[in-house]
Amino acid sequence: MKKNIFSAVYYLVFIAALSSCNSSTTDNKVSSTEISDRKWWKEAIVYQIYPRSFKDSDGDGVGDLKGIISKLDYIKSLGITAVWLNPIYASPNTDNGYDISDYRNIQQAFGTMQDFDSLIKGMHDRGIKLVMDMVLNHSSSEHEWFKQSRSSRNNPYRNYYHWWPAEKGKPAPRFSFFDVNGDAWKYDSLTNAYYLHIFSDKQPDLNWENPKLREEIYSMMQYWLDKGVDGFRMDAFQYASKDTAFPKFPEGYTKEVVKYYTGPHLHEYIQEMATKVLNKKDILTVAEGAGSNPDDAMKFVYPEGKEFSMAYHFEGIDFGLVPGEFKVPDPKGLDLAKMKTLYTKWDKAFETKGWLSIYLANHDQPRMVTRWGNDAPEFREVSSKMLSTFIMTMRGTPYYYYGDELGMSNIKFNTIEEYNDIETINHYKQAKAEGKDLVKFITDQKIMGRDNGRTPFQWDASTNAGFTTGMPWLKINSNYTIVNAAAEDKDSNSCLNYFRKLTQLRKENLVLVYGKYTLLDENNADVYAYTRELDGKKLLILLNFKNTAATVNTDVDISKAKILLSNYSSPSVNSKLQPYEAVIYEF
Ligand code: ISL
Repeated sequence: MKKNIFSAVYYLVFIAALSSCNSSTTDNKVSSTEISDRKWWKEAIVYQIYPRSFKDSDGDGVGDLKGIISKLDYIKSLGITAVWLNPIYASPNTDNGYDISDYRNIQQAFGTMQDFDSLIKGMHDRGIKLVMDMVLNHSSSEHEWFKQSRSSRNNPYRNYYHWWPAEKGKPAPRFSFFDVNGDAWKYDSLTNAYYLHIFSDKQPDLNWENPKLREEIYSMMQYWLDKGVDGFRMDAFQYASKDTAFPKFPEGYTKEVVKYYTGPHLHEYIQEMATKVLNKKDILTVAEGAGSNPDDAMKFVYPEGKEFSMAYHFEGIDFGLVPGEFKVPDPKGLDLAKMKTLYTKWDKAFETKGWLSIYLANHDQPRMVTRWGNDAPEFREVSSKMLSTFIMTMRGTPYYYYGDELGMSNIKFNTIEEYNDIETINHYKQAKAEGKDLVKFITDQKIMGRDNGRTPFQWDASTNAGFTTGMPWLKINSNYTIVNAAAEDKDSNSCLNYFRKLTQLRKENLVLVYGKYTLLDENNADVYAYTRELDGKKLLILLNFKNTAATVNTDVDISKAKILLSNYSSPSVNSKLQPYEAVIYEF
């Protein structure tokens, strides 16, 4: 019989348990008989740092490694256990570091290799692991390999990239994500040939079919492992292998671009990389965007395949966009029932093997609270905390984006001139050329544009939010006088301190990492309710995704439940949840 889950009396006991929320032990006290395959990277809490925007130490307006070093105690205080750093290698920054011109050097604006060595030491001294971004589908057109490759058809580096001799006619169309015309082939008159670039024309695709290239890459990866890095985030790697005959794809193939761009030898190359480099150390490797459905994603991570540690799928993050359009949010708003079905499908597929990541934001996305919660002043904090609760209580390794711990929200630029991002700028040019409604484009980008998630971190209420003494490379959100780390550190009810409680809770409760996930009240359009269970321990998580009160119904008996954490100081005492309320119960 369905019960009103709030019919029981419960106890607010979490405060004592969480009183030392600034500590960040990596060990937890729970022993388990059910977990057969414990891994540090499954238990990790990953904090993503966009280095351009974290902290500038030298006043040039761009964040840098010394800046990050100066904030390591803050990072440690969050209770996170690993950092994923977006690319810091030498780059002309066509795509903010995703166009690498030298894989073995640090970008000048970010500092030096000595700074890098100090950074990794500083992290390791604090028990924090470092995961580097590996951008291996393409390099920068400024990379020495490409300069050589381009120079003549006979150059030894020619086959490091994909060239199509123009005397054979125009190659079969390939779609480019960033090209203004959506064309991935660029004609180069120097050698009368086209080269392939599935991102911008300054990001030519590397030819993974060439064993020499692969060996160079493996040795470069080994170089970073020898420096002590603890893992790699594999950027767009699902596109690395190509059918070099470049056959014609069917009409409309772009709807399934991942399928058509997944080359025939991809998994062979990943396994080769794993044997030659990755498996020699106990590292975290995460396959960005790999696989557009659970079955395909599993191929990258199932243990027998010996490929990557975990998948980072896009279905969750792309949910709620108008299909076939460039980043247009569904005007009908969030369909929570469908979203729950989606997350539940992925969890089920990875229940007994493989491993997933859980995230709601990253540098390619807007701010979590604007997209998935509500950034209106009355709801920003409470909905941020609710979303953080979701990330930290689902199965899978949480990836938490810098600034979300403060509840940072979208900056919502009014003009294209304020944008820096190649994706927004090129799609704007495309929309203009196609005579599309540019006002609507800017309106949609206020919600979805990538620069919303790239504005500088808000450290305090001083000039430029304490990010830089110079001119910030990207505008700072004017709400920094209220939303900033210094103010939130002092406020026990802040998003920041709530996040610290969540990290501690996750580290103390292996059930949140490994426990079975069960969706409850699945058709409820307002509330996401689920249990996590391990070794007789059971947690119930209730999340109201709406800005109005909502009711939940489940069969769960909570007569002896206690509240571990809630985002309201007086949590609801009946079946009604307050707007954006989040509660974690223990049985
Ligand atoms: O950003 C996206 C949509 O807005 C994705 O399609 C993205 O292009 C894709 O996930 C690959 O992203 C990665 O490689 C890109 C880079 O621009 C992204 O920042 C990076 O995360 C090219 O290197």
